[in-house]
Amino acid sequence: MASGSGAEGEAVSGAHLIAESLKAQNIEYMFGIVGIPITEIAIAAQASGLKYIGMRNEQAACYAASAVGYLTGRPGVCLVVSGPGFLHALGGMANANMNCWPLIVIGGSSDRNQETMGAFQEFPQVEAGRLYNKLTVRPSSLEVIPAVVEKAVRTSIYGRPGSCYIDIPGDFVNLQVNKSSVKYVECCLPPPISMAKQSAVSEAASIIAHSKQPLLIIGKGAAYSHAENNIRKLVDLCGLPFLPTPMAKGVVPDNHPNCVAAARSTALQYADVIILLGARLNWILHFGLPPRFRQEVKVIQIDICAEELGNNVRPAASLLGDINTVTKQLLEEFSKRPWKYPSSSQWWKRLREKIMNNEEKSKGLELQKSLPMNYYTVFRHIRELIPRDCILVSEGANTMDIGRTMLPNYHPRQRLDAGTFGTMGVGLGFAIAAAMVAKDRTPEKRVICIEGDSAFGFSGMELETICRDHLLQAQEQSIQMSRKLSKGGRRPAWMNKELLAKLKH
Ligand SMILES: Cc1ncc(C[n+]2csc(CCOP(=O)(O)OP(=O)(O)O)c2C)c(N)n1
Repeated sequence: MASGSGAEGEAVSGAHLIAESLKAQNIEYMFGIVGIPITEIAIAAQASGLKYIGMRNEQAACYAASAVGYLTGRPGVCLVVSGPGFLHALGGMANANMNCWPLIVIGGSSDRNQETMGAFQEFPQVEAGRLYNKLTVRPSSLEVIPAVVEKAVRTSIYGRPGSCYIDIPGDFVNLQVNKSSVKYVECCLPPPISMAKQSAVSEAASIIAHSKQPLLIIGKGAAYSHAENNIRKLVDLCGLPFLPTPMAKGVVPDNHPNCVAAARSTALQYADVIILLGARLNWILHFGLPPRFRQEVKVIQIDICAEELGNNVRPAASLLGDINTVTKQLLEEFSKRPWKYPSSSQWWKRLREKIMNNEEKSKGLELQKSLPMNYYTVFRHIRELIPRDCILVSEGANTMDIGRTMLPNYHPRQRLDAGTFGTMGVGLGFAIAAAMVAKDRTPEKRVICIEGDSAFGFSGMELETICRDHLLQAQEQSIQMSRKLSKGGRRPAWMNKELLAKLKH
């Protein structure tokens, strides 16, 4: 025993302490690849009731764990072995941090008494972890494991969410301590909800009410904070044109009449007041700078992270707080001083014309019958086949960009893509996470993964994980369809003779 040795009472191993601590923090899902020294942690986690999914590469496992964090608000765990396993997970940690998604990575490391001796898979994991995580921590003893796990989970979801790394020396895993010496802690409290200063809310409302060409930009921070109902009310109450960033699609349905996604460039370039709801002025929004934006555009910035306020553009008003709560504050302000942007304005006319022009252009493309099919035609067929209420995972270059415009989202948190970090290879991990979460919470919801071939190649082996964990309902359907076809069954309307011949070939 490490401590408490010789004392009366029940002993507990490091592996069990980690598993119990995760369970105590309401963690449900763990993804990883087992090996020395963390196999016992995966076993203990399953014994404690966590769902463990063995993946084919730690990178995909880490992407999956981070998507669980975004979809549920509770981080998933990625469990990795020392050295190469840890290194493979770095991409997932960086991707989660860039997306501001909560994630916990637990990495086994070499035994403490072998450090610097050239131990098996030895690597300076704590030092390396610091660059990629909000918090990097190694418990100093078994007794503090519950407190360290609580701190990591709390840090991952408080303020701006992100990735946290817990380093577990290999010799901790099977070491035992007396339970009475362990510092057990309760589940961390839910993230505190912060509100913007009332004067900033009034100032913002006044700027909006004086705008001539307003634009609301909805970011995935709004999706994460479940602000959909209040944002929709704000859009309807104030008649604001809105534009979602890629993963914020569906916070307000894409078919809402105020959605100006099809006139994105015009909306960005000519808006005189922009309300930024949980979106960052990074490369995705061209930094908020000319020539993509007006030089004198007034930006009302609403963000949960104080350090984000003023990045690249000096805001006309800064509203620091939880996106859902601040949106509610704005709604209350506008109920006190009603204001609605006139739908007959020149700005709406210009936006609507642009939307019509752009939609006509893509209609022309999607109706083309050339072979091989162009992206637009492919997506038209896909659009006709997929359910309205499904989670869409999308990556690739053209596949993702054209898919974003062609496939509408009607519900929040149902689009997962390469994200802020532009990472190819996230798709299958995200799809596995989404399917696991859907299976438990909304079993009728399908997960559809649309991949460019290059993007697919990064983690294509995870198809085996998908089959092994019985997540591939679609596979069953396509097998049934090909059986029907081979028995002379009716081919679906979208599959013309040329395509069928090609597929058979
Ligand atoms: C991890 C990573 N490596 C490389 C890239 C660079 N990259 C951007 S798009 C792309 C390929 C996209 O091709 P594909 O998935 O086939 O989609 P398509 O263009 O055919 O739609 C690559 C490799 C990246 N974004 N991320």
